[in-house]
Order: sequence, then structure tokens, then C-alpha cells
Amino acid sequence: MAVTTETQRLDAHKLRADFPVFEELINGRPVAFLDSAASAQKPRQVLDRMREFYEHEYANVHRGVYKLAERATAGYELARETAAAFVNAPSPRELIFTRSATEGLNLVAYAWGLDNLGPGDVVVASELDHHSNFVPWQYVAKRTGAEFRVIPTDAQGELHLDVLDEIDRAGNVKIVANNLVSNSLGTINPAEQLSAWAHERGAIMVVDAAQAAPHRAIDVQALGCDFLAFSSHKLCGPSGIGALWGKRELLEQMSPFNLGGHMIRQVTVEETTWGQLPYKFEAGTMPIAEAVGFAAAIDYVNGIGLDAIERHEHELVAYALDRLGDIPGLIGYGPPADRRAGIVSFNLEGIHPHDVSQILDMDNVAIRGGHHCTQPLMRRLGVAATNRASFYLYTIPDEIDRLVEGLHKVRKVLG
Ligand code: 7TS
Repeated sequence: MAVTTETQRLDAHKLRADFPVFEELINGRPVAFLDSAASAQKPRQVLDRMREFYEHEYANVHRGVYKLAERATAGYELARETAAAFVNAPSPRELIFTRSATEGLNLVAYAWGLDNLGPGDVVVASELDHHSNFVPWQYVAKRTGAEFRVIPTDAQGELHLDVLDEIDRAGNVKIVANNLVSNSLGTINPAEQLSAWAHERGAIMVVDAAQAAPHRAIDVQALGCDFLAFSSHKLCGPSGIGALWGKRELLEQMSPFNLGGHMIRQVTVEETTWGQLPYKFEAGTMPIAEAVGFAAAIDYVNGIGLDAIERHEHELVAYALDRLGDIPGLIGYGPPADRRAGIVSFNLEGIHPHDVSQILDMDNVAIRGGHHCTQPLMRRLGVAATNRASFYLYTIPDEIDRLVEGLHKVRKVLG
């Protein structure tokens, strides 16, 4: 792994050597991968760790007393400790492995929401939320007769918190759900402030950290939230696994979400009782090697340092916004560089984002064009879709230059 200096600056050029994907050259150049918000590339350290686990430590967990089963269980439970420490959870027992951030958010919506909501209650999300932290809340509100309210955004894509008073008057606020970082605009949201507001009303605060955990240090205790969900694949780990942290007393009170193997204490024909935390929420064979790969990714990211990653992306965003500003007919969305994470969203006047990304792909520049699973936000912005370029620890300014060159070309071809 490349080294970080004492000043917490990372060397993206060196780090790129850890990522096999950049070894493939097309016309002499690697992919300019500017879609890390969708999913991040994987370093050798993660790939090697998963191969080693499959070759020498693999069996199902928690079931056998033989050596391989013991190694596999040790690897899986160490991964839990690593993921719990990554978000400063008070205990690894509060850390539940899930399939993804989406599944973690659904778990809370179903297992807490369905049993605790009813007419007169209010569930709050925001216009900035990804559908994964919007649709489950809208759905459980409808199912239970609770009211679903949405915090709107202003023209820059920042939350309009002055509507909270009005929301408060709509009923008994029970759930506040919000993302820490917006996947479409990079807006950094005031989760601590929302947590405090939620708790003053006896509500729970659910933080979607899918887009934050890979890029900035997360501390669930400092955030003051009740649940926090994130995914492995966006932080250089394998797909197919995520994590949900929840406060122990809430998790203890909740019914299970998935039912089946390993989540039980005892099963009889008459009745089934639930196992302890965290197993109550981990039914069936879990993504075991993926958990080990997830932990290897967390170790990798920790080795570089979240502060260094955040600073690096901040510099890239400032550079990108500056360079994009020179492109005629480019409409940018989102807050200024000092209030956003490593994501830029824009449109070229009169050109559909899908056409933009297709032309960029001809020069091996990978960005995303679409609604980014934030249709309510797109409606607020008055567009159907945007182009989005997103950065990570391996992103270099040269890739932003290639994006800018490509956009000039798009304007020439289609403008
Ligand atoms: N929340 C946010 C803020 C996200 O950005 C995403 C995925 C999710 C939740 C869901 O995460 P998953 O791992 O369960 O899929 N965001 C994106 C994206 O922006 N483009 O593709 C996936």
C-alpha cells in the first residue's frame, strides 16, 4: 500500500498501483473511472484476502467444531469487530451484517417501523435521499397510516430545515431518516442536528451513510443517531454485503426481519424464540468471504486515513468545479466545494446525459448519466437526469482533465 505522510495527504498515483483495473489500457490509457459513488474499484489487498480466505479458512460459520469452521467463524466475527470499530459502535453485537445499505434501511423500516407506527405519527425523509432511504419510509408510513413528510431542498441542493416546525405540527414525529452525504449532489447533511431534533420529539434517527462511510470518518456516538447503514462495495470491498449499526436497546426490542436458520434460540411446533444480537437479524448463510473482504477494505481505507481521503476528494471537487465552470452551456447543481463531498452533477444544455456518457465512454471516461435513484430531487431541480462524476482515493486530476476534454468534444458533436 502507498504511504501517507504525517500531513495526512494521500498519493493517489501510488495508490492506483493497488488497483488491477487500472492496468488495462485502451489506446494507451486506463479507464478514467469517475463513477465511484455507484461502486468503488477493488484493491489487490481485498482480492488477495478473499482468495486466501477461500483457500485456507472457508467453511460455514457458527456451525462446525472442526478447524476450518473455527477459522471461518473467527474471520467473520473479526470482520464484525472491524466494521463496528469503523463507525465507533459501542459494541460489535450492535453491528448486523446485511446484504447492502438498502437491506439495512429496509430492516429498520420493517422491523421497527411496522411495529411502532400508526395514524397520527409522522415519518420524515428528505428530497435529497436516495430511493433506498425514501421508498421504505414512504411504504411503511402508507402501510401503518402514518404521515410521510419530506424536507425540501433549496436551489443549491441543501436541506430547508425551516420546514421542521411545520412538520412537527403535522403529528407525532416517530422517525427521521436522512443521508449523511447525497449521492446525486454531494451535499453534506446536518445529521447531528437532525438527530437532536428527532430525539427532542422522542423519534428515532436513521442515518444512511452509504455515500459517507467510504469518504469521511463516521462516529455513530458523535452523530447521536439510532441506526446507521452502509455498504461494502462503495468502500473498495466486495458487493453483496453491508452493515447496519443500531442501538442495542432498540435492536433488542425489535422483531426479526428475516426468518430462518441461525437466528433462533429454540424452535418447537408451537413456538419459536429468537437468538441473541446480532444473530437475531442474520438469518441463513451470510456472505462470509464478503464479510472478510469488507474488513480487508476497511483496513485498507483506514491505512490511508479517512481524513486524507476526505481532503483529497475535497481538492478534486474544487478542481473539477473550477474546470467545469469554463465549459459553455454547462449547468452545475449542488452546493459550493466547501460544503460537498467528492461528487459533481451537471448538465450540458440541450444534451441528454445518456448521450454525454456514451460519447465520453468512447474515450474510456466513465461517468453516470441518470436520475441516480433520486427522482424527487430531480423533480425539484426541474430535470429528468444529470451527469454525475464522482471521486475516490484513487482519482487523479488527469481524469478530470479527460472529462473536461471529453465534454468539449460532446458539445462539438451534439451541441
Ligand atoms: N444510499 C445512498 C446515499 C446511495 O448512494 C446508495 C447507492 C444507496 C443508499 C444504496 O446502496 P446499496 O449499496 O444498497 O445499493 N447509490 C448508488 C448510486 O449513486 N449509483 O448507484 C448506486
